[in-house]
Amino acid sequence: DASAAPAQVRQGRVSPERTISGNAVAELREAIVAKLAYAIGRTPANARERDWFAATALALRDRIVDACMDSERSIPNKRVYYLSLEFLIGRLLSDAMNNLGLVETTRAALRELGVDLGDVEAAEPDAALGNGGLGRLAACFMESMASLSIPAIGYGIRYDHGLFRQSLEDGWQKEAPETWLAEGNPWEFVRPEATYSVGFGGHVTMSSVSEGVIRRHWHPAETVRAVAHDVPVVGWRGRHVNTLRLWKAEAEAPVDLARFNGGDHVGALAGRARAEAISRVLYPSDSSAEGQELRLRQEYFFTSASLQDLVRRHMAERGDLRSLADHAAIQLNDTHPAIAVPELMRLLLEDHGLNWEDAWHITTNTLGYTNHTLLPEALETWPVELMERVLPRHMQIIYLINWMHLEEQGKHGRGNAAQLASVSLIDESHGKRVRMGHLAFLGARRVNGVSALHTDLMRSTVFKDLHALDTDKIVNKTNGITFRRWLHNANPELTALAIEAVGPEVLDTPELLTGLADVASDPNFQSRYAAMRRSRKAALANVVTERTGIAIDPSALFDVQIKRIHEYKRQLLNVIETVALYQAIKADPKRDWTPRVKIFGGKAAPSYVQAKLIIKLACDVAKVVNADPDVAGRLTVAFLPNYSVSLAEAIIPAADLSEQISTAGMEASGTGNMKLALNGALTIGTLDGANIEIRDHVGPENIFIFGLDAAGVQARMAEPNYAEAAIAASPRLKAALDLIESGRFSPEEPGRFRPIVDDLRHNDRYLLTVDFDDYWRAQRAVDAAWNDPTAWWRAAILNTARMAWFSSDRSMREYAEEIWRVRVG
Ligand code: T68
Repeated sequence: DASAAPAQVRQGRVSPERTISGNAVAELREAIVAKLAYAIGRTPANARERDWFAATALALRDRIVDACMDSERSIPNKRVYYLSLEFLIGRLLSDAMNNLGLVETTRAALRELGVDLGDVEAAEPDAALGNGGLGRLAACFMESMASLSIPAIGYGIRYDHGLFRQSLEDGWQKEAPETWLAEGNPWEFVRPEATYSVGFGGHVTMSSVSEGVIRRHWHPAETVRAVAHDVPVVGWRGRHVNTLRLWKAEAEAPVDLARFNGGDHVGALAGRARAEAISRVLYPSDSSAEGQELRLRQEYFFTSASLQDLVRRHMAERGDLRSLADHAAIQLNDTHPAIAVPELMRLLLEDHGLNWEDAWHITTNTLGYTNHTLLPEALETWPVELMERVLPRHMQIIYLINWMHLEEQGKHGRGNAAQLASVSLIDESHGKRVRMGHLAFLGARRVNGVSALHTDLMRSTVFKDLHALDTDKIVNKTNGITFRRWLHNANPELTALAIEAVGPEVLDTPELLTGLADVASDPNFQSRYAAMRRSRKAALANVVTERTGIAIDPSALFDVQIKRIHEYKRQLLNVIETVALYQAIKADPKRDWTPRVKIFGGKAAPSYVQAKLIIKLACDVAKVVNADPDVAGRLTVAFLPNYSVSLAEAIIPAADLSEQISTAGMEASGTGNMKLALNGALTIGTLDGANIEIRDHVGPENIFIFGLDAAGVQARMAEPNYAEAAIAASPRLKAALDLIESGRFSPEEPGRFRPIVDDLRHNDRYLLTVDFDDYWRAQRAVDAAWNDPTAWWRAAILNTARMAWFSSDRSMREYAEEIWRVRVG
């Protein structure tokens, strides 16, 4: 499988696990052989790596189930329900082994069977049920909640096809369907008893229950079944297990028999295809709202099934929905599940007979909403006409919520038209549309941003007027990452070094990493830290060569930019700096240039034309630069295809420099920035998102900051012709743009990159031209720093030490205390 991640990176890993018992090895070996025979139907002699993976996963799943039963035996006082349209979990085997303390036991068991654990791990397909940061954050949070023993259920969709597979054909991105379920999923349990009906369309009727009390009833035209598929999430040391419950869409009837018998064999299956389409494919767009009906159906499908499930559980455990807010905290991951606001109201009003006031009180004390972006094109709004057709009852409830909300404004003397228009749930500026962010805001008790800067900007921009109504509602919860995956599993060598330096307790208490600061200047520790990096770089170099044919030198500085391709993330700034550096080296080939390898990775949304052209430019620049003997050994460029969670695990420990160069004010937080800094890459970055807090923790002398800050960006954007002025003031930038425009990198099609250069000259929404010179300066400061290894490795070690705060355990403790009001542990 070309999408599977690098076996050679996983082979020969060392684990910090100390002792393994021969008994445990023999038991696990027997369990694996039994699974191979009785669950998969293979013998060791004819088993493929994929079969060994499935057998190993099934054997380990048994151990998780034991822990699971313990977690389930008692009813917790309060549960967290994390609703997310995306969970970018990647592979689970390494997580499960590590958290169960069975890495070395499994390795030994497989070795006795003549099988290499690294090969088995590499045979697991990534569960890519997400696009990028938002989905990966949900996966990190699930792992941390299990590790902190916070009772939680994650709810999402079991997509048949996760994020598309990317290939590069002559530098052009091509998409192919991803097929992670092709051979089944050994981690999941199907739960047919947890099946719910989800309605769509139809009409609403009224009935009068008693004098003055009118009840409304929704009669959907169509219903789809949501069938639960549970993936256990085992926490650190196997102490607690939570569930990730993913819904699969099924038709009420598998086939329309009457039509079939009438001879319409294809039409007989149409209803089924329409129902199953809901959980068929993940939408591949990460930073823009998808306006299609199928997307709305996905959102309502999983939200309704999840709420029905948690309401049923609450009724079984407590018998009265009035106490829901005391025992359930529902977190909405962005606005994708925002339809939960009217859906929970509907369930309380219609299925359980509560009055409006009580239902609203329960709803607004149970829900929380996390915002992940302020970019206007990414804020979800739905046309009223579409909502009325697909979810007529919900639209009525939204109108009523809005009416009461606007009435309230009048009472407080905030009734002028502009104020009302800005806080209304309905945007009337270009047709009538429902603002899902506003809906989630009103329906939630707490609304949070994902970094300090982003939260400030929420208060001062998109939610300014809503914030003024309740200044306690918006709170900050800076993102985090799980160290179990992004340090212990991805970088066992660094983990072993940390254990030696600060003790094995660091595995349980990420904060102890700060102790590494004491050895940051120790020459012996530095050289071992550098050796760790060198071995990760050698492994990555093999992967790069295998996948791109490009040879890279592990002793060069590895400069890494890995993330979704988007104009605001400014991969183009990095490519243009590459071109300028190429020109500078060619102009002065005798200088002792710092050898650099620029590594790019990331997918573009299939419909995002400009982003795909940026990928093509990076590949075309790579082709010219890598073939030019004048720069050989000084500058190499590689674009790694099909960036994924498992590829990230191979790249991150091998990075020397982390590119976090978004236009200030546009990246809500970033989490790749945290993974790279934790592994000791130095950051070159703007004062954006969590970069600011990373600087505050690692210290300004251990990070390369450049460019305008968010206020500076706002001010400069208001100036006329800022791009033209910036290009005129920078001969270096002008020369690089001219070279690209000349067709030097696309001789077979000289005008290919004109749209990119034209856009920079006349538009440049992302202020790339304005930040270019300072970016160049910061890059040359990086060159100089690399030439002082003692200082470099000290800074790298201090990065690892001082990133301790960015553990998602810390994030989850903060959510638990201030948003969910649930006990930890
Ligand atoms: C990311 N958002 C933010 N969105 O861009 C990033 N969007 O700064 C932040 O660190 C991360 O969320 C976690 O908070 C996304 O990843 C999406 O993927 C997305 C998907 C569908 C629609 C809109």
